Amino acid sequence: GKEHWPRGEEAVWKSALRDVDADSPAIIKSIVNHVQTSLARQAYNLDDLGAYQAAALSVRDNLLVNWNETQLSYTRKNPKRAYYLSLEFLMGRTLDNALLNLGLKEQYRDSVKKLGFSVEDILDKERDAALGNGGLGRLAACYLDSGASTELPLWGYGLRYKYGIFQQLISPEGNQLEAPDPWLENSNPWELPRLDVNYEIRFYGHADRLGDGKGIWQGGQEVLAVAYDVMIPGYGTKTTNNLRLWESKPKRGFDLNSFNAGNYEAAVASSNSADAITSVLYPNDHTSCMYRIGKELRLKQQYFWTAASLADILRRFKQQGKPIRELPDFVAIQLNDTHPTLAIPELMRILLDEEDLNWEQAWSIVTNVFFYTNHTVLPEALEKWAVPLIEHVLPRHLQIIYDINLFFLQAVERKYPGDRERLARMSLIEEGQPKQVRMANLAVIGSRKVNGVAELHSDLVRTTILKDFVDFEGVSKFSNVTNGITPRRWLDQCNAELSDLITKTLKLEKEVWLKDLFKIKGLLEFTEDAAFRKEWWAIKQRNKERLAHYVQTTLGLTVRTDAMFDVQIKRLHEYKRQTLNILGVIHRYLTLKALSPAERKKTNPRVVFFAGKAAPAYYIAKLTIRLIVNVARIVNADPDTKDYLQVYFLPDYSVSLAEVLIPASDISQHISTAGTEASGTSNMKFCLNGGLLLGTVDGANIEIAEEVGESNVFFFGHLTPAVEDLRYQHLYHPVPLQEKCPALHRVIEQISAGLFNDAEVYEPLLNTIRQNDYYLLSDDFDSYIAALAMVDEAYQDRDEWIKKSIRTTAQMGKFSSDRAILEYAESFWNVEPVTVKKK
Ligand code: GPQ
Repeated sequence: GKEHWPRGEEAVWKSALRDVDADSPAIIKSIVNHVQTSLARQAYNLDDLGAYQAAALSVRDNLLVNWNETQLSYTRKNPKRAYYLSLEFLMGRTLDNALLNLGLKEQYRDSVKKLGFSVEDILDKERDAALGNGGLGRLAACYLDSGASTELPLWGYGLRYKYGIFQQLISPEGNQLEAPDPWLENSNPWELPRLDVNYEIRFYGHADRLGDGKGIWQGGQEVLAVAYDVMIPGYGTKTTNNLRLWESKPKRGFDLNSFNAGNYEAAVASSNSADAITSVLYPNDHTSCMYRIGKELRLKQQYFWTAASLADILRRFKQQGKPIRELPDFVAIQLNDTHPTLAIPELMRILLDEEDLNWEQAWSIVTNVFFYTNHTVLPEALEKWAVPLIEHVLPRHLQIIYDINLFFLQAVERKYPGDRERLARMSLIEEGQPKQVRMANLAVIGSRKVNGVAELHSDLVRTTILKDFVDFEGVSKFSNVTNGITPRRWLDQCNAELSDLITKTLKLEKEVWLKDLFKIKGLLEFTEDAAFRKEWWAIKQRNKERLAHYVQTTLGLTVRTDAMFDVQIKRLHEYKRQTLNILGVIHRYLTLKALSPAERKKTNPRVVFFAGKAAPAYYIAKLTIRLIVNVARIVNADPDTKDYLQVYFLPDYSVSLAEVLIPASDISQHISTAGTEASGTSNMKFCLNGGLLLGTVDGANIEIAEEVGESNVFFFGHLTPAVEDLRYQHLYHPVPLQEKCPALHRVIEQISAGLFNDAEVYEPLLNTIRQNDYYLLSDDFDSYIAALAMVDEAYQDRDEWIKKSIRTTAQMGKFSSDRAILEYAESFWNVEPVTVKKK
């Protein structure tokens, strides 16, 4: 309470405030010093937010020392460096991770306690850095953590959006509403503005050809890209890498078109001003054409970011005084999806028009510098840009793209004379009104290597969307790097108790197994140890209670913690089939209703959690949210069933919320239509935390099952090779739903009849299933229900379940992002670790 200011021990404050000669420990002094100087506040009016800010600034001082050492040793040793270009970095919170990686967690815990604060309360004041949509952006964040932890000279490049992914609100009817995420409002202690690092970036204007593939680009409009650096500490190393984020600013004068937060979509689409370029993260995931307006701004974001990043990379390279032809010996650039593909024509432009290389020299450099990762085979997600738009915004780049295409198609023609269809498929330009540039094709031919993100996905990339390119260039260019997750954030930080138990049980320093995750296999021999199982289960229980407490304090709802916790948390998308899950919930509800009270008592109580955001314009996904919210409302209020089934939709899913949900799960659902989920990464997080997996034979689920054993996962549904044929059947030999899947038909008709309010509202969603059912819900429903029943049955044998849980965690070693990033470094980039000496 306020009457007790200053908080904590007055003597501690006083001795720290006494300044230089004080005998107080360095951490306390540094925090107090930041309270006084950086925040200009006093002990007497410091709240948790102020304490967080002062602690963060004090931790930042430590990071900065390491950051400087790291950059200095890179400059001295001059190793080949890798750059990860990503439009999204879904970082979440930083303080806890920085403390862990610096090895200062306990010291800070004690210090803030002496100052009268609890470290948990302080950590909770930090806002998430949510500069990403979902898996793709979180993967980038895990890779930065692993790059620093494995001492790789790896920098990230992205955009410093003023507004991250929107805040999700749920209206009384159950609709998703979007509000801006002004994450920089309280200032951000983790970034360093580098006002001196800036580049002029040009748009529009006109381009002339000068012959020999060269050209000149003049006129147009210039904006300024200004660097902000975010320090990325490695775990247990001194290495502190950099994430450089660009902010756009007007080059001169100021701009009157400012961001209007009132209407989210209009705001996204509005304004051509310089500030608008890095104003907001596009909230659409897996789609390149959802927003018709605002597309120009997205193209400008992509070019602004790639041009600034390349200019910065080249300036750093040039400081070494090496000839430009040696660029591939010192620089590898990983393209995270096709978003940064404009880097390919941009580097060509620089090499041709500014460095005066000839075409062959330039193209050979380009194709040895870039590496492209594909993250989806869904056709609607493959980026295409209208030729007239590129011509308007980037006239010189369009010329270069046409030239790349000409030389490329000539080579294809030589290999396959007269095969016009093949030429049309492989062309960088898709015919149509308007013509469009196929960014994936450009990324493929401009890169040294192309990879998918799980074995199945990489196979599908090779055999479907990029088959022609595999035929033409040879299969060795097309490979796989299975995704990974950082065990620091996704086990040690989010589940400290489990981490401690593992450390104690393995009799290893946690620094050892957190850096060599295969070591957790040692847990296997403890599955038969009853005392260990008891501890294991008690931790799961406390994690459930932590989640229940979160739901109680944020939503005012009481979750029962003696039930199975069943979790599906991810972006809302038809292919991820949250709809299948909620229809399964309704099926369970109807089944329970039909049972006698005595029979009900024999069933396995279940709490089903959903969380996830829908793209603001994704109508069907938003309807799914509405259905989930309304099912939750009816089911949770039904006295017949509420002891056996509860349903929650937790609003505003985020990295921080995932850190609470994942450790609490008994079973998590990864139930995409086979062949559609490239990898999935939350599946890895759940399993690492001892949650079992219910899923389809898709993405990384397959490799998880290979590692942990099929007896420890619950698989259902049709396999990838069947999908195409089933879709064909839907179109040409449809069977009425009532005949094909009576159980699903019953569920759908109950919704239609108004069991969950607003009957008519759901018709468009239900029609996607009644009509062509592209994502095969009707084909997989029965086997899904059967799998859920198997999960229930397995849960009844609690001891066996706990053994499965332990075996699962124990065999997740492969899925550390340290393993993944080292695969990139060794087999693609040829980049080696650089040890930064500890002082
Ligand atoms: N992914 Cl194309 C996204 O999160 N956003 C996207 O726009 C595309 C892919 C995901 C993908 O759906 C997951 O299966 C992967 O695990 C993840 O990328 C990281 O590779």
